[in-house]
Amino acid sequence: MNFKALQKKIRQLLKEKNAILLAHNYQRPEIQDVADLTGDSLGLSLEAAKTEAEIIVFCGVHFMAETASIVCPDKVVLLPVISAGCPLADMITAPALAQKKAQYPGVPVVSYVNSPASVKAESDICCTSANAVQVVNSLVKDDTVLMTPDKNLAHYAQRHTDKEILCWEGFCTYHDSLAPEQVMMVKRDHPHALLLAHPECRPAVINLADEVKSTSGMLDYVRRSPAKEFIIATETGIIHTLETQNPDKIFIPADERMVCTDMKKIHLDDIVHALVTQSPVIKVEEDTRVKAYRAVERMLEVPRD
Ligand code: CIZ
Repeated sequence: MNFKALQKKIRQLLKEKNAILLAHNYQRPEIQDVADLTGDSLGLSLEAAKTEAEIIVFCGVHFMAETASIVCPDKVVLLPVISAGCPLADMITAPALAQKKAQYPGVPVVSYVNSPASVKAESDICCTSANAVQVVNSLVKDDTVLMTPDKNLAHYAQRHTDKEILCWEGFCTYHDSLAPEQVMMVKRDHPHALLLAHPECRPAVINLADEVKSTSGMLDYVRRSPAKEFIIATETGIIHTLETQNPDKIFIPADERMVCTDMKKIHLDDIVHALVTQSPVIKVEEDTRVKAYRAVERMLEVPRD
């Protein structure tokens, strides 16, 4: 079947099963185009919670489907390809975090949403790439915090706080491999373009950026900006959404090799299969879910700038 036929079949099945299709900003264009909602991992789960849908098909990676299960415990959450994981999230485990906490008693743990549910459950508060600085600064009684698992996000937050940030040594393989020399080359070729970088990029890349934004932050910034040309330093999947929403603007990937293979594991026929078989199901065990939800909820209470 071609894309159009598969998309039609997916829409029919979604209706029949009272299901909603969520696609992360890094998913394949044909998946973003058929989805009910596109966005970042937490935003998608929060929006899905507001709907009447009984089933969530989450086109993203494992921790994102877990987040949907944490936020929407009464819905069935499907991840169409079970092996779609996140190397960054896999760089931390709950037992390893427990060991680290024992070394720093009383130091609060801020965990990026890109982490397993079991790690969120061991954390005091979660953060996203959009609110990491606000979350760290909201811990007014603490001079030191431990941020997991992304060291680059922690380094970025460190620029905007007086607190001491201890960081976990994790990183996103795609963002971390973006070299400043590559970015400078693209900037030379596009001297009028603004560089938007994701905070998972290395500090040397962040130093070159005009703006540092999460995926939802980039989409919002570009929509409001009078600028016409942008260099995008994040996974290239977001360029589809940027181009769809801003047909009069030009987007240049900072590096065409920033393609997350896990994010690209899901194809349209996997979604059909997931809806027909109602599998694979991602369900966070209740005790872990309640603790992880507390960390997410605490983050949602932090006022936005
Ligand atoms: O949390 C997300 O969705 C990710 C992976 C990045 C972002 O900036 O939205």
